[in-house]
Amino acid sequence: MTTDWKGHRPLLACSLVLAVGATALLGVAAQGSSAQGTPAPASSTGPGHSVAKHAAAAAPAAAGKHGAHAMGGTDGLASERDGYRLDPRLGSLPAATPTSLPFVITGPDGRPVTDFAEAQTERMHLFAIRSDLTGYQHLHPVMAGDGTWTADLAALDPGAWRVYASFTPNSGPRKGTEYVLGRTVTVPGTATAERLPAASGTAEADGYTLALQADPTAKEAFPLTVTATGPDGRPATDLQPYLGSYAHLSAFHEGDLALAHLHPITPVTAGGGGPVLTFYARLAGPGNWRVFLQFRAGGRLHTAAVTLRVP
Ligand SMILES: [Cu+2]
Repeated sequence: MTTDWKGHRPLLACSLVLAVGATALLGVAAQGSSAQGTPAPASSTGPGHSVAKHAAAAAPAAAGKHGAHAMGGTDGLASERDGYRLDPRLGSLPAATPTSLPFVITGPDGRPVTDFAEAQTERMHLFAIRSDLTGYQHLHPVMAGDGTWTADLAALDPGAWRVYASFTPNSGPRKGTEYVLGRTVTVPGTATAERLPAASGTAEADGYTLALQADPTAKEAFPLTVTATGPDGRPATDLQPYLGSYAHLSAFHEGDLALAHLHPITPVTAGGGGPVLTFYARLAGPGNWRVFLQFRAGGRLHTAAVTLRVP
C-alpha cells in the first residue's frame, strides 16, 4: 500500500513539518458546530451532493492512488454509479435488536454482481451511521452464491441510517474501480438526535488515547497524524494490523453524510505499530466531520471517535 502513495510523499514531508510546529490542533472552532435537530433523512439529493461529487470528480491525485485502479464514486452520496447500484432488500430495519440487512450490488446489466476484488483484505465493507453521526458500524458481510450479501448489524436506535457498501468489481468494464454507494434505511420509532461532540484533538477508547494533529483544508490532500498512548500512559507501540494497516479511519460529513476513508501511509512492518501513524486525508467539504478510528491492540479491536472541524 505504501508504494501507492509515493506521489504524495513530498507533500507529506512538507506538511508534516508544519503540522509538528503548529499549535492549531483540531480543537478549534467547535463553536461553529450547528445544533442538531431531529435526524434529517440522508437524502442522496441534498444540497451538498453536487458539491461533494464535484470535488470527488476533481481529485486526480486520488484517482491515481491505486495505479491501474480507477476511482469510482467513493463518497457514498449516490446509490448508483456507472450502472452499479446498491439495492438493499429491506427499506426499514427493527430498532433495539441485532438485525440482518440483505442487499445486492447490481451491475450495468441489471444482474447481481458476484465477482468482487479484495480491498483492505475484504471483498465488501459495509458501514452504517445514523444521521446524527452516532452508531457507527463497520462490517464485512457474507455473500451467497447468487450475489446476495448479508450484513449482521448490531442493535440500531430509531432514526434515519445511511448504509454504505464499499466494493471493487473484479470483472467487467469497471474492473478494479473502487465504489462506495450509499442508501438510507429507516429504523422506526422515536428518534432522539444527539448533539455532535465539539471538535477535539484527542479521542479515547478502552484506555487508549489518540492525539490527532492536522491542518485540514477542504477538498485538498492533507496529512493527519495519530499518536497513540496506551492504557499505561506510555506511547503505544504494540498496535496490530487490522485490515492490512495499523488503523482504519472513516470520516462522515455532518449534514450530507458524505463518507471519506483516510488512507494510511504508515506501512505495516514486522513488530508492532505505533505510537505515530500517518494518514493521507482528503475531505470533500468544509464543516464538521466525525472521524472513527479503529485499531487493534491487546488482541482486541478498539473504536475511537473524534470531531474534526474543516474550515
Ligand atoms: Cu471493512
